[in-house]
Parts: sequence; structure tokens; C-alpha cells
Amino acid sequence: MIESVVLTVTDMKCAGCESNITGKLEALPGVISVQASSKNDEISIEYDDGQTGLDTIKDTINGAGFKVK
Ligand SMILES: [Cu+2]
Repeated sequence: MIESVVLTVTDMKCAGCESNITGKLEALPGVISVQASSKNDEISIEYDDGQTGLDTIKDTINGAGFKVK
């Protein structure tokens, strides 16, 4: 099933941070689309919950040096 979430994520400072985390999330199997906004401290993600889960997504964000609230 396709799920969509909006996560509050701090520490994204610029467009470089946005494209960094977008690339890492899009590389995960099952992630369909990612929109990161450093301005709003938000990342919107659509994913297939049969292939990946919120824990994996959050770990990827935290592992890239950002913080999921
Ligand atoms: Cu940056």
C-alpha cells in the first residue's frame, strides 16, 4: 500500500542539504517520491509500505546528519 507522510526534520540549511537527503531517500527501495524543504523543516515522502517502512526512512534521515522530530 502506498503511504504518504510529512516529517518535521531539522538541520537542513540549504538546497544542498535538500538534494543530499532527497537522493538518499530516493535510493531506498520502495520510496516513490520525496520533497524536502529546508525552509519549512519538512520532508514529504510517498512510499510503498510493502518495501520499506517509516523506521528505515527515519534512520536514513538521521544517518545523513539531520534530525527527525
Ligand atoms: Cu545545506
